[in-house]
Amino acid sequence: MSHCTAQGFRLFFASAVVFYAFCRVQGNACPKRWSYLAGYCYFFSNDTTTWLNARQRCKETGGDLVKVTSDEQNAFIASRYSSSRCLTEGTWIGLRRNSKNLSRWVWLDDFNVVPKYTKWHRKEPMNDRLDKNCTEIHPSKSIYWYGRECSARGCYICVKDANECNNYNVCSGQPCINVPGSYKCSCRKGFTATKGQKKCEDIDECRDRNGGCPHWCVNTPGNYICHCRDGYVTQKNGTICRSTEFSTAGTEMKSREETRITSTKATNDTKLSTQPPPEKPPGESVTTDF
Ligand SMILES: [Ca+2]
Repeated sequence: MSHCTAQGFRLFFASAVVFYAFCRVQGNACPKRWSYLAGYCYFFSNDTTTWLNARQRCKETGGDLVKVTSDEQNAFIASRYSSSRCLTEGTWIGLRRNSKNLSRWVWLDDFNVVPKYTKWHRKEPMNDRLDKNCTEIHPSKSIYWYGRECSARGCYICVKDANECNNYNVCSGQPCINVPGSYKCSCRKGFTATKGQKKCEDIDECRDRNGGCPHWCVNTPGNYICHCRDGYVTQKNGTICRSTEFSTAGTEMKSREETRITSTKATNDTKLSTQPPPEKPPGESVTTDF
């Protein structure tokens, strides 16, 4: 295999892995036939019904008719109908005339909130047409919105929160908390959450005063291990390293040494922890990631 062929194969393989991982992550956050965008799942119907029935069907899935709050979202939902039979149908969104103030429009039941974002066609909404109290998009016409009789039949778009915690390894194996439009990682002891609480990263305890180890500190995922150099006995999980010469000596000598270590422990530990170990502990590799 030539160098270029091998490089090309590796590139293709890496791309396939990234693509597979992306699809797997995105796919698990939403049910089948739903599409993911920015923390939410979207369902684009192929059937038609009235605005009220459409909303009821959305609620039965745990969602509601879509609230459109940005150009990005509006373009997303319009583009999804490019190959659908609903391209030539009106498609319901969650905006309707406020029954308490007929010159106002509201998203679903937010009667006291004036919509900050709308994308009306330049002739819409026709507030003299009080028979047109619901809102549709019509992708084959434009990306703009139109008022329509609520009793007409249209396709519809449902939205509900994406459960990112269904994704594979989303918090690196740590507890995941699903929240509307997002998720948070609840990191176990020995791990810390990255910015936005979107991942858990191992804490390298060895970076802080050598983890309190007199000799070697070996970082592990979620923990660390103290090791003593050859010629020393590990005590108290490696927080004390005692010379084996004294541990095998007579009772009188051993007793003196333990007393000496105890009485001078702070001095010895400080002195040893500031010195790099002469060699790495046998059979161990220093881990900084997982
Ligand atoms: Ca969520």
